[in-house]
Amino acid sequence: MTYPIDDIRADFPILSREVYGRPLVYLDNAATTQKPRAVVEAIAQEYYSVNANVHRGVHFLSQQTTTLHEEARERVRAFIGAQSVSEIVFTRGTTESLNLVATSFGETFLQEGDEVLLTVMEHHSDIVPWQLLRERKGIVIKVIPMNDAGVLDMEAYERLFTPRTRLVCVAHVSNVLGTVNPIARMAEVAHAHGAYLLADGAQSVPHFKVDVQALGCDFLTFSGHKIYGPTGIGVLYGREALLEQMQPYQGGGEMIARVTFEKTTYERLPYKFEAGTPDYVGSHALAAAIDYVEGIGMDRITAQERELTKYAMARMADIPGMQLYGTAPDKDAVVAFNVKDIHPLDLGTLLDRLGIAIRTGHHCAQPLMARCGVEGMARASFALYNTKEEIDTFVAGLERVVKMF
Ligand code: C6P
Repeated sequence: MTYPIDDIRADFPILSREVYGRPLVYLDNAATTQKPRAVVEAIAQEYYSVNANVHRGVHFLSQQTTTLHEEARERVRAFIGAQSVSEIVFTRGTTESLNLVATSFGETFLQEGDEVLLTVMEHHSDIVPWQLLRERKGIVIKVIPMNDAGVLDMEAYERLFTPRTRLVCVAHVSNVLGTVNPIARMAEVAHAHGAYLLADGAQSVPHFKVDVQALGCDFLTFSGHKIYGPTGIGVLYGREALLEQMQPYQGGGEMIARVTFEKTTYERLPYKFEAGTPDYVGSHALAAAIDYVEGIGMDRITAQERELTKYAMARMADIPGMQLYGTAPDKDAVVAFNVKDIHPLDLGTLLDRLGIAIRTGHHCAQPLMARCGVEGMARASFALYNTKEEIDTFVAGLERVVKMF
């Protein structure tokens, strides 16, 4: 069956708008994706006709929103292959999910001198929470290196383990290099050393089928807004046995069983980690986004995006002075680059005037920029609605910009 690209694009009204009088070419999908009608309508419908706080009211509307919220949790569980809805915690996004693990796992399982392994390609949101924990508890952070293609050095990885290693945190897909890291193999190694593994799925879950049991990871994080869902909702998957032992992250309503001034007992999972009114509209719309991608088929989305990535890299490589970053054999829908010594900000600004949206800068990965010997890069990133014609427009725009320098 051919990929129904015209129908898909028609589902995203924003794609037919113009910027500076030119058709929009949106290639900043790793930062956030555009939203299909089904997601926007799910949000509108809930506010128009169902809205009430969840888990609190006996009244009809509250019960209806609660049902939608809990159905969304089940939808997420099935989507990532978790064993139980107790393992699905709704958060504000990947960043909050990572902070939750650093705080709650850190509080419960880590002592001074315990070691956490991070990769050199981590996003700041998987670095800084661990540094905050280092300041509080004196943990040790060690960094897994990579080669110049952007592939992790697996021998160095194994050598970093000591009896104090407790946790490995790794981006499933790098938001800069597009490298797909070998989570299943890394989890096996971690487990053989008595450590746990967290996979940051912010850039994997939107692009290919992710099954937490097949991966064998202990935690997985992702953001709704990168998978065509709304901003402000995200997910933490955690193995039930671990979540069960972990301290709550925040205190407040919803996360308690009973409160007295002397002592508070906590709700069962996953509510123990969900203090306060949750984003129940966001969860419902996230479920609509999952329905949307599954309606197309994750495997078809992956094939389309991989094809676009290969095509873009091949075309970009022909531009004189082009430096592409991230050439791992297993690479997802991200192409980071610099051309000659043009500042990435200039590239991005001039392309923007041609209607082409890309991201420039350090991509919240300054240690990776340092490893690559640059201050910043430009980055094009693809989604299920992008086309080869858009890549042609992008490459033509790049050629035009490069000639100006
Ligand atoms: N990367 C990018 O343009 P939030 O902001 O919480 O939804 O996601 C944070 C995050 C964590 N891990 C990875 C691998 C990510 O790519 C991101 C977000 C965006 O690359 C915004 S900086």
